[in-house]
Amino acid sequence: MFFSSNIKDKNSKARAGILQTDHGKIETPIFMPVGTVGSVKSVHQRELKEDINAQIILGNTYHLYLRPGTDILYKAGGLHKFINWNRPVLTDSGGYQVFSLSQTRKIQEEGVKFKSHIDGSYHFFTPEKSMEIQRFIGGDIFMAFDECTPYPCDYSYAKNSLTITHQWLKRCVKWCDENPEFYNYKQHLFPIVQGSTFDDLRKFSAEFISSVHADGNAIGGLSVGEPEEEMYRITDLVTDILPLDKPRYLMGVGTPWNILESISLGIDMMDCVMPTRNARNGMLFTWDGVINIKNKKWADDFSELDTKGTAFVDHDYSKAYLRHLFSANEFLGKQIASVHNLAFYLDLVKTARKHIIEGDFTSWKKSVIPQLRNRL
Ligand code: PRF
Repeated sequence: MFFSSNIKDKNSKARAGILQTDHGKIETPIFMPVGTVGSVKSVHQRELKEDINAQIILGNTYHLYLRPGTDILYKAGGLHKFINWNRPVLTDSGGYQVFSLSQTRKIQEEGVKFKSHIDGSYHFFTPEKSMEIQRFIGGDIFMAFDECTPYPCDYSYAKNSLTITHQWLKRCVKWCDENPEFYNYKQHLFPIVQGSTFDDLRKFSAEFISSVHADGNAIGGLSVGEPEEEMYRITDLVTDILPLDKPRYLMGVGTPWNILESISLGIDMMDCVMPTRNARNGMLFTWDGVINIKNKKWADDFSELDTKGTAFVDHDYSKAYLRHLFSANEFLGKQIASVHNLAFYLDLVKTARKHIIEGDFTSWKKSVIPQLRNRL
């Protein structure tokens, strides 16, 4: 079985489960580090495994198609082999990145025309093309081609966009049925619920997506600038509809407290650039709150980077040293901060899982969130 989840929290929709892929199992709820171009920025694959214990990482269709391209990926035998990562990989479909990165883009029913952010060349993505590229990349889980609506978004735009996203999904499913995997392991297609912040569109989308009976389902179009309460409200509404026996993936979320709230709303998988991107700007997430390591107050603080941290960097280096590395603009500063933040995110979801199993997730979450939000 691809997903099993038989441990449920009594006071929320949180659950603990296991995802079984051909590249190994994933314990859920899980956070997935983002490795856009086949690299989790500033972090070695060996660190990802041994220090961070990442169970699955993300790759992006848009980036990997532009560079190195599907020819090279196919010759390498797929992304796992190319980057020497033998654990699971999930690929995003390209739609979202086209919308956020391309210099110009034009959405038609057929697909999306866009201009590369690398060399300005023009390309056209269709649902079929996105599926084909994702077959070449060879992620264990791959995403349907969708449009992520911006926030705010007017009702008629959101409705029209949703119709296109649903039509694209049908084309993705058809293409995959007609074109089996290129490599000798299974790839699982996840469709994506859209519908902006409109309850009726979200309900309609969640019902449509459920009727596809995919191996797992995703929620997109959130964490795009809407208030946190809106994000939770829509997530709650959608997880009430999506089938309980399939994993639910909330795309692009979020802060440590967003992660815990999402888990309590029945989410099993999350990804976000925040731990790595913010690390590169000197922001560290810890159990005691958020640290801006560039702050002068850390200049002579020789205590361990994070006494509660699980990564070796937390105990090998001091706050003062990391602050110095950031002041001197040394690469090592970004590396240490990235390993720390990712290890923290993985520890956060592992601890959440433990509390779900022990039966006190909701009270634990309530007590820990104010600490996580602290500014140190
Ligand atoms: N769609 C896809 N990828 C995504 C999103 C989406 O809506 C989001 C939204 N937060 C992040 N990544 N395909």
